[in-house]
Amino acid sequence: VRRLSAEELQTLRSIVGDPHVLVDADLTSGYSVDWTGRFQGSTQAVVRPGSTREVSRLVSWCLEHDLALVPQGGNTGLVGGGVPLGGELVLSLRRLGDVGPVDGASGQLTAGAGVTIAAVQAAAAAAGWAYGVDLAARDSATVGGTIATNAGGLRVLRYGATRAQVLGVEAVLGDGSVVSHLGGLLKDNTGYDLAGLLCGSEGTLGVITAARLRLVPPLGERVVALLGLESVAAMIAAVGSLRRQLPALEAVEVFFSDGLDLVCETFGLARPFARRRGVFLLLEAAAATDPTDDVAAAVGALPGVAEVAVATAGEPARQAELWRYREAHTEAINSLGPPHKLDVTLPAAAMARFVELVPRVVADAAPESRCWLFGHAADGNLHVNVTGVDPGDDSVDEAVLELVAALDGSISAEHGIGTAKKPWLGLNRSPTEIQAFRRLKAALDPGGILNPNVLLP
Ligand code: FAD
Ligand code: 2HG
Ligand code: ZN
Repeated sequence: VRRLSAEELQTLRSIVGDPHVLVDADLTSGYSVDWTGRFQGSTQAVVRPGSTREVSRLVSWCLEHDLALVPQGGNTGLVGGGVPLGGELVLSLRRLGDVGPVDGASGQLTAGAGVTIAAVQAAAAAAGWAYGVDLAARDSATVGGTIATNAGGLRVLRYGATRAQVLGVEAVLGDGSVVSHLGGLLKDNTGYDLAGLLCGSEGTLGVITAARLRLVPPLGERVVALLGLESVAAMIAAVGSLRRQLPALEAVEVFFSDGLDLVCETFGLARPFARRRGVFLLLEAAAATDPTDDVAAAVGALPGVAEVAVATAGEPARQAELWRYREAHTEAINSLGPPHKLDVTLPAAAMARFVELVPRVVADAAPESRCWLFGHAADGNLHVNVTGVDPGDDSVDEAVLELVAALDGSISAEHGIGTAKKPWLGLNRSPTEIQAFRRLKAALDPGGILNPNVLLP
């Protein structure tokens, strides 16, 4: 990595202002390690632009000086894609924090890349709307980061992932040029969908500076239910049945008894049920009118349900308690040390086989480890977390991802490829696809300066 001269640092300061170029290790360290602690890098400078124009000037300058940069939002990414593992400069977009007014006629708003998902949700709610994306990292994850990773989260079943909410973006490409398409027209077939292309591009094709987001009608009446099921087969059958019989269904999440035990022990929570074994489904239904009766009928029709806990629309605190059993998994697992995270999708037909095989595959690859499973059941998306493995030892990652590919699944459901899964992109993508990816990268980032160590093997 080339050292920045004092003159070059001065140029960066002249572009963004003195306080927004961080060079001291105690200031840059938080930007250099990922949320899990597994991926630790280092950087000579964190640069914090305050406008699209400043981003453009920075990218042009980096291209001229052959310096690579890593765009970073809330730094909640889970695949080591937003931290400077190759000594890159960090371009933190958090200062791009403007939220525009909600257009009540179209149900849309424009937000800067650094706006958090919680802030988008709050702005939407204040205007009588809602945002279709929700995830446990909502208070830190940003509009730019969620677009760059095409984040999924807890409501994909109903509203789709982030790509389905994005009507247009403004971004700075690798040559410093600004592309901006924020008009928000619902029907707009005028050529290539650059916004769609930037969704899931993980900072490799452009730096997103703002986005036009689609909002959804708020559904005020919510019911949350936690089901204890006898078997994985009963769980899979329940997901299909609930989707068919409960149009108000908004989330169907899965976890297992060992994960529930860990969450209860870590956070001192009361156990939801006396019985301790089994598979758990957390479901939420939302509608304009109280869906409690519909939930009761749909759940009552399911075979293999051993226990049920319900929190109705009038019990928001109890609803939050039930959600906590699922949402707190990530934090509880991190308290055991940096995990290996394998976020995967399985075809419904292969899910039971995967749940049966994956603990064995993990135990064979890393006998001292522990394997935790949870995820978004309605999306076929399981989060395989493995603790007790050295951060640099990839053998367990390889074994799990090969199993996923053998069962025709995806090695990344929603977190992206990042650096964590880069060696295995070829399990899901053909050489011609990867070649097409490289051509796109070369076209939009001709100097190869945007997140060069991410996504492409
Ligand atoms: P960062 O972590 O800062 O960056 C992520 C990637 O995007 C990097 O490659 C980075 O270079 C790139 N990037 C960031 N900003 C920009 C930009 N403006 N322009 C171009 N590229 C950019 N993810 C899910 O999908 N579903 C979940 O349910 C979910 N739950 C989570 C729960 C917890 C507790 C945590 C810690 C994480 C969770 N995540 C989840 C992962 C993470 O929150 C998402 O990947 C999120 O989209 C990252 O947003 P961020 O702003 O933190 O991005
Ligand atoms: C979730 O669904 C997130 O909670 C994080 O995607 C998953 O911690 C994980 O592996
Ligand atoms: Zn998830």
